[in-house]
Amino acid sequence: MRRGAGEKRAAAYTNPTSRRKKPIIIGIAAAVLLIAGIGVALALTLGKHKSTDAAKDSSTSSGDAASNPTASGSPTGKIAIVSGTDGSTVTASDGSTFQYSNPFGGTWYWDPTDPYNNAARPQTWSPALNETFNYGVDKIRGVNLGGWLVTEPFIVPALYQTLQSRPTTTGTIIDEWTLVEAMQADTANGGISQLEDHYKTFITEQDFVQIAAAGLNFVRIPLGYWAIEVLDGESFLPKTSWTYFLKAVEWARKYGLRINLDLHALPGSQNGWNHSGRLGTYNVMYGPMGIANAERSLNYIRILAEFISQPEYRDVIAMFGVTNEPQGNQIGLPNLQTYYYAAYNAVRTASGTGAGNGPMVSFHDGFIGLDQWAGYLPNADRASLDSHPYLCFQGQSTNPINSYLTTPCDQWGGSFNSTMAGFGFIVAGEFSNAVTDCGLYVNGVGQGVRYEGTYTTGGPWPTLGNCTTDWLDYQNWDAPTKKAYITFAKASMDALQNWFFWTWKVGNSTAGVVEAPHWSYQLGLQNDWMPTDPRTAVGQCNNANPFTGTLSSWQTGGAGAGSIAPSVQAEFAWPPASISFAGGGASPASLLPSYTQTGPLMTLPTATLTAAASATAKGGSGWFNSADSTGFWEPVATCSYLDPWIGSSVAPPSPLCTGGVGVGVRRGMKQRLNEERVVEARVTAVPTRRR
Ligand SMILES: *[C@@H]1O[C@H](CO)[C@@H](O)[C@H](O)[C@H]1NC(C)=O
Ligand SMILES: *[C@@H]1O[C@H](CO)[C@@H](O)[C@H](O)[C@H]1NC(C)=O
Ligand SMILES: *[C@@H]1O[C@H](CO)[C@@H](O)[C@H](O)[C@H]1NC(C)=O
Ligand SMILES: *[C@@H]1O[C@H](CO)[C@@H](O)[C@H](O)[C@H]1NC(C)=O
Ligand SMILES: CC(=O)N[C@H]1CO[C@H](CO)[C@@H](O)[C@@H]1O
Repeated sequence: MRRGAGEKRAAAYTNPTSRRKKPIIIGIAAAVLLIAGIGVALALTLGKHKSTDAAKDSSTSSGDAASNPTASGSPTGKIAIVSGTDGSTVTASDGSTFQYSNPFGGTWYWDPTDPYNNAARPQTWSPALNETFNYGVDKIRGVNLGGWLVTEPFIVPALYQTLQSRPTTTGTIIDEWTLVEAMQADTANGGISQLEDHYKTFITEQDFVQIAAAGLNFVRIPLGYWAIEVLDGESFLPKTSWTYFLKAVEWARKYGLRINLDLHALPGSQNGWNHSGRLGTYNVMYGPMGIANAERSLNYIRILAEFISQPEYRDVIAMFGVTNEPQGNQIGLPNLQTYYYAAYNAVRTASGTGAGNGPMVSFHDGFIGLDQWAGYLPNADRASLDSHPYLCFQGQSTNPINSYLTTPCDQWGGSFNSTMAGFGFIVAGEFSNAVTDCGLYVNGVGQGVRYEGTYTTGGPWPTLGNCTTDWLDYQNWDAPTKKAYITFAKASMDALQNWFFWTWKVGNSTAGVVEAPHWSYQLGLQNDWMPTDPRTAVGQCNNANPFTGTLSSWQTGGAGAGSIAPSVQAEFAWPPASISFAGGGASPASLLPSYTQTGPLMTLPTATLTAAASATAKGGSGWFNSADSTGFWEPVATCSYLDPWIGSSVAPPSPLCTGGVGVGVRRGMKQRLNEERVVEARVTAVPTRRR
């Protein structure tokens, strides 16, 4: 039992692929536990009987064996409390205990001997994880866990400010790429381990408890491709964020929250923005490496889809946003749709034959009008559209928040509603309470602020006022202002119908203040400017006739799902004939570097199970569909490739391919960030070895 608890603790923050190191860590952790004589974790693993009686009774008997019938026969007289409701005592995954607080009848469920049990529900009115979520009928009310596994300067400003101030830092830290460079140089303070420290502390189990208690039922979790692997020269921490994503899955499962996995950052960047990992150019479906980077991205989409389609995971990770915010207008709608169709196929092949398996696929609109998506992929098996309506990045105004109370209804309600009929299911994957671009680093580091007339691009941007005094001084907002924000938030929620607020939490700046308050749901709850029960948003827009949930059967995985017409398949066949370059030109795909599907398959590791659990639960191989056996995209040995981040104005290699040995992007890799991890990624099981 002790060993089990020790393994569990060691697993919590150990890279699952660092096999050589693990036994030592487990040994140390077990020794620490033995010495400390911790009994709390022990109580968790004692009962093999994860009985439903325990579940029923635990809300009143939090841990008291005597009052629980399932305690009889237990050798120590203690029983494992595996479930509870408001007021019950929960043992957290770090071994500490706390009181579960949920005013909406939510039920937590966590049995270490049955770690894939999906009985938890976040509120009485949201389906438990082992029940069907009826898209279009059950509302998605969610938050993003922004700034966690993909950092952003405005969400975690202190992280950026602190590293910036270190003597080893050269240049300005503007994105995760430069943050990682600065951390690696900052060996005096732990080097790159500072990033893992952020993963450990910024979002914890308590956030999942609070999110359920806020009446929310989904979390959207941004993840960068570096959760899977990093190639030579790419300044990201490989694989570590995957470990924390698995923690998120455990906690979401425990508190009944569903996950929308959001692939937020692609190799080469799909939008060139700081939040794609690297600020600068975009190189996915655009520029000389546009096809190759898309193909590499399809590997990552596939590996994630194979993982989350496993029965252990599919009920928790219910949605998969395959690419966040691609530059649709530059890529062009037909080519974006071609790329999405390839991504859709990768996901649906991974989730197996027959309709209704695996995640709902989510396509970001690429900033192209929602009406233009009407009729895309009829008879797809559960495809949804993702749109991110923001008011704050356009023309600015000094008008106070109480002048915006119906703006979301007026601007978004109609288009979201009509998209439900014209395309199908649509979700707002992001929105916020901001009506101006005020807030530290909201536009990125050193970009200035439109509202203050200092924004460095576009314009002209007249100086309208002082952000600090006009908008950011939340500590001094009066009651009518707070009420106006609640009303504004409710109007957004009602207009959007299914939504994820961006974001759950904004960290302090080094001044000890949240300097972008309009972006934090949690801060709004703590300071009374967000609705404590999001159901109260229903009707805020006085939409007399909202969409009432008659999505076509194929959109929910029912009749017709998955039978996409041959003509549609041909229209979006991979690869596209040509893609765009900087300056508006197009280049035939045949003249651009591309990959070939002969690469070894990769899998992602599953969470390390406790000894108690591994006796009863398998955990999956990481690869759901053994019939999905086509090779991964990889370089052709005789062809040349450019740096994935090269930018769009560079000519493709010439000659593109020769009879001799070319320079594949994987060749000569130094694995500068973590040699062991990158190497291990290449030698994992092939799907035929799945149990
Ligand atoms: C969900 O899990 C709980 C506990 O295992 C079980 O009692 C319940 O019947 C399950 N519900 C469904 C729909 O399977
Ligand atoms: C805005 O007001 C604050 C508080 O009075 C002040 O510290 C800050 O310098 C002002 N900012 C600008 C750009 O004037
Ligand atoms: C942010 O700073 C405030 C006040 O300085 C402090 O109370 C709070 O705990 C800090 N929050 C975090 C997450 O560190
Ligand atoms: C919303 O869409 C439905 C059809 O799906 C339509 O009947 C209704 O009038 C629309 N409501 C608004 C406010 O646009
Ligand atoms: C220049 C740039 O990429 N700025 C973006 C940085 O990220 C914030 C959000 O974190 C965006 O609002 C900026 O547009």
